[in-house]
Order: sequence, then structure tokens, then C-alpha cells
Amino acid sequence: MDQMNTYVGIVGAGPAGLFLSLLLAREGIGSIVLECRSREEVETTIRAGVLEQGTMDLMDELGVGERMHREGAVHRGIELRFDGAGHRIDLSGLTDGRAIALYAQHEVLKDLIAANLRDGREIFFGISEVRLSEITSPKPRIQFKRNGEEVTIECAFVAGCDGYHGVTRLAIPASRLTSYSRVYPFGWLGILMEAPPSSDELIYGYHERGFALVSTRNPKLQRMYIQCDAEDDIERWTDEAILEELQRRLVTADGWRLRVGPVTSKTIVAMRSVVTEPMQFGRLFLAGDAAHIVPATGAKGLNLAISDVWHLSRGLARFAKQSSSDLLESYSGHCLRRVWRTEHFSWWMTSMLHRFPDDDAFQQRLRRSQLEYTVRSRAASTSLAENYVGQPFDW
Ligand code: RFL
Ligand code: PHB
Repeated sequence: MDQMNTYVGIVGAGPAGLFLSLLLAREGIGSIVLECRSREEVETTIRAGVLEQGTMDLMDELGVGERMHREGAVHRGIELRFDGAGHRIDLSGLTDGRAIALYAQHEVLKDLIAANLRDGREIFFGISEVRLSEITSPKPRIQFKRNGEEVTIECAFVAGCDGYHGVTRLAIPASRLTSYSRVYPFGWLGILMEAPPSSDELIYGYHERGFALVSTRNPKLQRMYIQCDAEDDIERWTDEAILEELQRRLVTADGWRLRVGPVTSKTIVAMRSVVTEPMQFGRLFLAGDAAHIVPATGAKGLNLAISDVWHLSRGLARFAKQSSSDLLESYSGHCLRRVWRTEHFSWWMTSMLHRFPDDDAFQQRLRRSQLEYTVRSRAASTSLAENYVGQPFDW
């Protein structure tokens, strides 16, 4: 049996886990990252695409922003489209110049993995059977299997960065956690399509047939979503039907056309909101999707994961260098303030832009009024913009 030691044992090589290992390294703190999937799978799974200003800035600070600047694109506005017309929200103009970047999550992960490995830090891919013990003692243990061998890591802290389906949260007694959740009665059908961009900026469309979103990955590859039934079978949707539905929901009075090409991937994503409180138990700290989920409408999940580990790295550094646990004790409270702000924003965007099965005529008129107010009032547009580009991590 192998035995190892490190200061922070990080479970999960998603955005939360990999950012955390880099943030800790900057403070001179050692960590080991444990990941159940292969490196190839981590580097090719298609997920998020929108980086907040603060995430972009942190990538630069950590020296991993070079490819993002070269291959990603900075966007300074988004469009809300309804009733056959588009309305631009001037993100930068309304937020003192802040913006977002379109750069795929798996590209971010490639950059983070490369930086970690280049600097000689350990990431164990393809491990299994992770178990935590002694998490209320000063020396928690992580056991797992690597190449069929049992391995034990003894550490000072464990970071649970293993996503919504991870195991670290389960190490906390259920009686010590409270979970708040909402499941939305629809899903998103997402595609990747080889085509030039149909728009210079993202389009969030509301139509009585349902929500539609036009996003992008690069000048040759586009990302689009349509609201679908939660129980929909992806096989029922032909490529032609998806593209037709996108065009129908995004129609404008002045004849906007979707630019089409071969569809190279299609998946259905569930839409839900979940928050688990508190985000800490003993020496285990939860971060990212392991502690909370937001529906994808606000493009927030990855960004929220990064703001959690920004707080966590500061708390761990303070403890390691000054033997003070104050920032660790306030970790959960600090994170949850931003988490709930983001939960509200994501729920609000979702409610404003989707058709719900129990909508009546009154509800639909309220929604239209909310959309009109959002694009016509500077105060309402500013609120959307400041949430969309993201509050500072220490908000
Ligand atoms: P992740 O990314 O799920 O990473 C967790 C990692 O832990 C591993 N793991 C384990 N490892 C070892 N042992 C175990 N027992 C383990 N169990 C799990 C997993 O294999 C995985 O590698 O969580 P993290 O780091 O908290 O990051 C969260 C983000 O990935 C997520 O919130 C975003 O992708 C959400 N999201 C979006 N967020 C944005 O900020 N902007 C967006 O534009 C955006 N679009 C999206 C999205 C998520 C989507 N899907 C598919 C849910 C669009 C979509 C379609
Ligand atoms: C994406 O490009 O995948 C994307 C963009 C905006 C969202 C969600 C996902 O709100």
C-alpha cells in the first residue's frame, strides 16, 4: 500500500480543483489532485463557454491566460431577442468596461492541467474508490485505488471539488447539511455546429415555443441550445428539426437567418438549482458544483466554482502561514453570499426566458413586461449586466 503526504488533498480535476491547485502553488502550498476520469476525457468533455471578467483576470494573474487571449473572444454585449426584435445589452458600457470571454471550459482545463504538470505538481487521473476518513481531525485521510493498488494520502485539509455527482459531500453527516433545490420542468438541447457565427454576440431568445440561445466557440464552430422537454429523447431530434426550431424561435421582423452547417454533437442537459449549506465540515471544504448547481441560463457554474476556490486558497494560505483559522471559518458564509446572488440571477434569467408548462396568459404577460423593462430601463439593463459580467470574488 502506498502512503503519501500533502497539505491539501483535492478531489476532482474540474475547474474548481485545478484552479485551487494553482492558487495554492502561488502561495507555496502543496497539493495533490485526484481525478476519476482520464486526462483525455477531462480535456474533451464539452461544457461551459462563458468566462466572467474576474475569471479572465485570474487566468492572467496565474499565467494561464495566453491561449484564452489568442483563441477566445472578448464580448462586450449580449442580445435579448423577443417578439421578433433584438435588443443589445451593452455589458461594458453599463459596467465600467467589464466584459466576458467566450472560451470553452475544456480549453481552460487543458491550460490548467498543462501548467500544473509543467510545474511538477501531481494530478492522478483514472483513480477510483475515493474514501475520506478522519475529516474532523487535524490529519484527514483520503484513500483510493490507483492502477489496482490501494493508496492513502494524509493531509491537513481536503478540498471536495468533485462536482455534483461526487463523493466528498457524502462524507458529511446528512444531519449537518441542509440542501435547497429547484428542478425546472424542461431541459436544454445543446449542439455544436461547424458553421461561421450567426451573430457577433450571444443571443438569448424568448419565443412562445420556448427559449433559444446562440453562442460560439470559434470562427468555425458554433454552440446553440434550445429549451426541450425534461424527458426528451435526443434520438427523436434530427439535426434538421433542431436547426428549424432554432430559426423559428429566433425569427426577426427583418429576416435574420441562422447560418447552418454539419452538427457534430448533441446532448440534453438538465436544468436545476441546488445549494448545500454549509460548505464546510471539519477539515473538508466543498467548492464548485459539489456544493451548488445553477441552471445554465446565466452562464455561471464554472465562474462560481472559481470564486469558491479563490476564497478557499486565501483561507488555507492564512492558516498555513499565520496559523489563523479566521478566513477558513468564514469560508462558507463568504461563498454563500455570492452563491445565493448567483442562484437568484440564474433563476431570474431562467424564469424570464423560458416557457413553463403551467404558464397562463397572465404569467406570459408578466414575462413580456419583465423583458421589456429589462431592455428599456437603464437601471434594469445595468442590473443584468453587472450580474452577467460577474461580481468581484470578494463581493
Ligand atoms: P466539475 O467540472 O463537475 O468537476 C468535477 C470533477 O470531479 C471528478 N470527480 C471525481 N474525481 C475523483 N473521485 C470521484 N469520486 C469523483 N467524482 C467526480 C469529475 O470527473 C470531474 O472532473 O465541477 P467543478 O470543478 O465544480 O466545475 C463546475 C463547472 O464544471 C460547471 O458549473 C459548469 O460547466 C456549468 N456550466 C457553465 N458554467 C459557466 O460558468 N458558464 C457557462 O457558460 C456554462 N455553461 C455549464 C454550461 C454546464 C453545462 N452542463 C453540461 C451541465 C453549459 C452546460 C451545457
Ligand atoms: C455556452 O456557450 O455553452 C453557453 C453560453 C451561455 C450560457 C450557457 C452556455 O448561458
